[in-house]
Amino acid sequence: MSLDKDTAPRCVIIGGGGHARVLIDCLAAADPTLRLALLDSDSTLWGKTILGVPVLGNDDKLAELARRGTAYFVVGLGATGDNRRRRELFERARGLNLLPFGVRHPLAIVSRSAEVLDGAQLLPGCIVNTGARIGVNVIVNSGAVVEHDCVIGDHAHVATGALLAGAVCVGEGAHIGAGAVVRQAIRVGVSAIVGAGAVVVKDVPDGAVVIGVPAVPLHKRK
Ligand code: JB2
Repeated sequence: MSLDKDTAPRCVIIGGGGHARVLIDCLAAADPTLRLALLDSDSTLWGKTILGVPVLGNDDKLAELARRGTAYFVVGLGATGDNRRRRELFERARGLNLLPFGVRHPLAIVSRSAEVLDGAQLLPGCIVNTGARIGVNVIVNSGAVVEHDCVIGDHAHVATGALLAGAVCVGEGAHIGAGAVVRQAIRVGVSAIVGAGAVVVKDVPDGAVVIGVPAVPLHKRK
């Protein structure tokens, strides 16, 4: 497909799996006129469309898209623990002077006093309450609750239905599993993982993995 300023997508989604499809729905619900394209490392998807959005190739296409007029990107890759690849993709696209596009489903409830940084993804039914700060490239997944004054570090993922009580601090790149509950004022460390359904009542060190009710350490990540 040849691209120029008139045909280049306005925004490119990097990754074309399940998470990307959720993002396409969110983006279309917020602005049906936004022209999108996808990149995926799976060559069997190239030339196809996903929910009507063309898959143009792999990430080597990013530079060409940036040259030909695409202004924005969204990291379409999700994660179930390790957010490093999401961070790498974010930095690669930023390095090409593409701008991170924030995703906010119209049914995300976001306090006007919350601070939402570049490229954050606020999915359907999530709540981000007063004074919260959502870092760059963070995912607040469907139905998750980020209560007042929480701070979510860059590239972290608060998975579906997780519940963070007031003033919880989640470190950069950390993962809060689906349905987990974190008590108020707890600190979850950088790159830590909280397992699905865990109930966290004590601080979680950097890189630790905790599971269960109440949550206990599984092992230290290298
Ligand atoms: O480096 C990459 C890359 N690595 C994998 N660049 C690009 N452009 N694409 C990449 N991919 C592609 O991402 C894979 O080829 C695949 O098509 C897609 C990942 O899809 P999948 O459905 O396996 O996972 P996901 O990341 O979309 O969603 C995960 O995270 C979500 C938050 C899943 O675990 C979901 O269940 C979860 N809700």
